[in-house]
Amino acid sequence: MAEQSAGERPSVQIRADDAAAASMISSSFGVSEICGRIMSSRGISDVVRAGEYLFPRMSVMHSPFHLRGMDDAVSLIRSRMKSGGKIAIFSDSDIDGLTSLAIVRSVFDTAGIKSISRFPVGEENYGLTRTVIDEAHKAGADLLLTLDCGVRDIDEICYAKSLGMETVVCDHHEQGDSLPDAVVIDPKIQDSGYPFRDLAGASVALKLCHAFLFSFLSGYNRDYLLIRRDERSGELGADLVRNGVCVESLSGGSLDRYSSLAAKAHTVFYGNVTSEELSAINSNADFVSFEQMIAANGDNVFPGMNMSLLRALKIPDTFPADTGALMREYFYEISFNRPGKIRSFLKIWMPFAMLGTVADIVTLQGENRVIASCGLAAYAESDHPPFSVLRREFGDTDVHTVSWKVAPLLNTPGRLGRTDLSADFFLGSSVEECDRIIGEIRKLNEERKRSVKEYMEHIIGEIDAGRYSMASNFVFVMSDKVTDGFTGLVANRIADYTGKPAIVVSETPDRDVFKGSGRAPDGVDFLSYIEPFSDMFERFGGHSRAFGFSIERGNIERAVRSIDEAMKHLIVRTPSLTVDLKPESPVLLNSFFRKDYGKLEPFGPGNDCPLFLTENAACDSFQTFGKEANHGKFMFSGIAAVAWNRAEEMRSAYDKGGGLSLVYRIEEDAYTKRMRMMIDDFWTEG
Ligand SMILES: [Mn+2]
Repeated sequence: MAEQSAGERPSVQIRADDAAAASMISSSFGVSEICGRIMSSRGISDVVRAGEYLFPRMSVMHSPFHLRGMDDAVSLIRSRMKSGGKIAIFSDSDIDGLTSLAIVRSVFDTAGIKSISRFPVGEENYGLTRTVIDEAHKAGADLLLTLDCGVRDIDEICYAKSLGMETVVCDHHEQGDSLPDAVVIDPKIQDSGYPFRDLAGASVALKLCHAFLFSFLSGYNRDYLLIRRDERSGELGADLVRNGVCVESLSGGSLDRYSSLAAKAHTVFYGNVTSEELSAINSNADFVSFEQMIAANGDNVFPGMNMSLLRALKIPDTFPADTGALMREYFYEISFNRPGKIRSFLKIWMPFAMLGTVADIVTLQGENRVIASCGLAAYAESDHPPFSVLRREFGDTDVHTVSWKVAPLLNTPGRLGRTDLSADFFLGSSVEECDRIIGEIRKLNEERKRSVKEYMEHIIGEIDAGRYSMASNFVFVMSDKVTDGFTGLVANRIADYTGKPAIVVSETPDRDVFKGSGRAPDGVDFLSYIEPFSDMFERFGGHSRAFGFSIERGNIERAVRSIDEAMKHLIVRTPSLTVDLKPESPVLLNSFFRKDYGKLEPFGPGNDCPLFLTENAACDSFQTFGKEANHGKFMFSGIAAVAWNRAEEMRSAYDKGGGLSLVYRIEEDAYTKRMRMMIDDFWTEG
């Protein structure tokens, strides 16, 4: 990438915050104004979403039965449980796929369901294949369950059907033009029924198991009516709820409409309704007041919320919440997540869904925030063998550690054709077993580092010598030295080294279809130059700056020429820094940092760690540190601002003597335990 020119003002954008929303958040939840402003600048501006954001809790997770097909999937699985039939599970080979497998396998084993598991191994292509289906068929399976894959495997699933197997697809990928002949559970398909699209595969698997377990409770397929008065409008409202999904709603209107809804219900729960109204709503259903329900289930359902406010559903005017939503959430929590078996299932398996979520780099907004946050909390406490071992190996339990340390290590075996090691690790049932496996994985990882180093030395030598000249507007490398699993990593390093977009293809002499990856520097939407030629590829998918594909040998040259031509007019957007707030002095962040900063976590895609801009600040002192005095530290009114490997630039900026401007994040200094600033960029004014 281009050399960073020291001291120049970068392009900085400041997110717009909403002052009214910020003060509502601050007064409703007792957080600082700065916390409210950061949340509002990220689009969290109503009280319900703010409450969910500040207190991520399982009770706000959506019912798995929103997913179209869930009922059918549950009854197919239950029928195999009853008949003693065998279920063949096929999962993708990455972390998301293998954590999905671990969740489902454990539930099947516990329920006594016979199953066999499979994932791509060795040199096998991604996705479901006829070989896999034949194996399942020979093993006597009559139900196929695909995890983290399957929604596009239409022909293969059709083949399974021809052998007499039914299929449940449990996936989170986009569908193609049509759907496979199967029960498909996938939040991304058209009319999926699900309120949140971006679940990871492991979370969809978790949903399937949650629904399966719920189907054994007495509340399954029963209708419950929730009636309450809305404090603000003064009107009655009601929801008929089945399996955590609202199937019918009423608001206002005459009492006999409520009677006819109540006639359908097994139980009626009510809050803030007069006794005259209750007696007018005639039904054979049981009637339970909301206060009774709370008394029976304890006070501690919503962490961080004021229970007295919920107790009678008499919401104070200052708290502009929707009573219906709160009542539904409360009901959902105690009926859906509270029952003992489900509670302990979620506690054990949320960390796997968290791993899948973080490793698959899905957004940490909405339900994924709950899964990441509750999953991390459960991971930190879990004595389940794989988690005990991971915690011991990596210490910290945060998103950063999971995405930069845990995920790359556990993805290594798959890249080397040893997916079985990661699968065995996730399925491991004793600490000794997991210990032994992680040791093997570490060894593989050392090998991997060595071979990547060798590839890179070789390839960089070739690039410097002017070989690989097939394309001129990006770097195209086809090499038999790079194996399938490493094309992405190598492309990434080449893009870094050359500052240009790069495509790396693994040349495998005995195959007709080669695999490859593309990577591009910041500001380049590389994928948009490839997409017009998608018909030349067998498969491809990914993001604007990182994608993978497979391509027939015979199409490669034509594809490279076409892409090269299209990239003649490459547009590179200047990367800009998006900051959350511009405090006049970093001192103003101190109390926010102590009190509220942690409430914004976990950070990751869709919920970045907050960035701040302070302009023209007076710097009190400067010093260097580190063995080679290569790191630097400015002091601003007693607060340290640190940058790595930029001591010289910092010195010359300081020596100019004027004000300094900085873009920075904040963190705790491990030694002083005080807030310090980590500099992203800095410059002098004027
Ligand atoms: Mn996935």
